[in-house]
Amino acid sequence: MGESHGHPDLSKIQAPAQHDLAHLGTMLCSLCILLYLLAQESSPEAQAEVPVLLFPESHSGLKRQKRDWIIPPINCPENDKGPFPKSLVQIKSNRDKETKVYYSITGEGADKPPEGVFTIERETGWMKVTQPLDREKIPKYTLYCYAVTSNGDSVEEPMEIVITVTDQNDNRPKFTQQIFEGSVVEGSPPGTSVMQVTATDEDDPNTSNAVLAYAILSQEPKQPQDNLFTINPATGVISLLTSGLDRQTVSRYTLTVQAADMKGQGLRTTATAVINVSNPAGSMEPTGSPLTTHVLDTASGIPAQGLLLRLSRLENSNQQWSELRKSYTNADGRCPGLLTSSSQLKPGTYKLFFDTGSYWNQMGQTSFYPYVEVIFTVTNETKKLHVPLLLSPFSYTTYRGS
Ligand SMILES: [Ca+2]
Ligand SMILES: [Ca+2]
Ligand SMILES: [Ca+2]
Repeated sequence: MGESHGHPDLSKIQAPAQHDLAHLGTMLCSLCILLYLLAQESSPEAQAEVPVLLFPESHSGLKRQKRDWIIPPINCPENDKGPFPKSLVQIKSNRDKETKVYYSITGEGADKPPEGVFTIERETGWMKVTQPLDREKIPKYTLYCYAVTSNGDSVEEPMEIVITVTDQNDNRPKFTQQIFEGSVVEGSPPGTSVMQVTATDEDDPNTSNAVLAYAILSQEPKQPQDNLFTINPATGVISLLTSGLDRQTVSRYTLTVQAADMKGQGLRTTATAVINVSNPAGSMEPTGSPLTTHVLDTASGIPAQGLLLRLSRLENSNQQWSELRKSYTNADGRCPGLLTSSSQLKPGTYKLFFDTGSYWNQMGQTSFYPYVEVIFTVTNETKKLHVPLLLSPFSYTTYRGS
């Protein structure tokens, strides 16, 4: 406004250009609406935007009928910060012109537990909420309003009103299990469904506060590649994205899965999905490898998972190592099916190579030993052999077990 200092700058209105006339009309209309709203606000009954709820007209002399009108529910958001008590609606009887009218309410939330959540001012009919509400505990209240004279005579039929508690996103999704387990047959084609994870959300299912979207956050081990699996964001069904599963290489995957409300944009939570890679139907499950190993991380006291190992045999002919198997330890620190039959464990000199350096690297630590090689002898008498490795960044131990 500059120098006119609060007074409207009339110069533009006094000499309107043709194309400004339409704009002026719009301005005048807006002014009328504004005046109307001001008049509404300054009327004695109406405070702020709180609505007035009139008892419906009852025509004396007519037979009382079941009412066919519906009073719209009154919305009250949960977790309101107040200040309390907070006005919700003013209940009013038009009979108040003839006689002094007193108002009261009954129902659960008024005179029945939880008592006193809603109150009404006896003389003015102002209905108030006295505390924050929790939609997940009570999503709606049904109250009855009464209007009586000082003698206690009803001046109106009781009016039913419903207070709907509207939802806030105050509940994080929860997975129904912390660990889900599924399995997939090795060599399955892309698109094969593996398993389903499920989460729930206590918020209002009719709002996006409880609409969940699922995602895979990580896959371990990332062998033979990352992103082997995909998840349907809506259903939580995990399926195979690519081919190339080989249980000799990796027999078990661990996925971190996430569920987030607001269709993936809101509160989030995670769980673990373990996927076992199984043998094709009809093939013989090995009765147990004649050679087993077990890698234990003695620094943390847990099995070392995802550690690469290679089994080799020294060939008599050329004194060269020939690799028999490459595998990764599973969540138990074991490599099931390292060898598939006892005929594979013929007498000779064997070597188990443990890629300890990469393991510690992936654990965020450095190791004194970049790798560990355990060389051992298999004789005619050897039926079953267990070669464990107890591992820390600074030491390792192995022994002959069975
Ligand atoms: Ca709540
Ligand atoms: Ca939620
Ligand atoms: Ca809620």
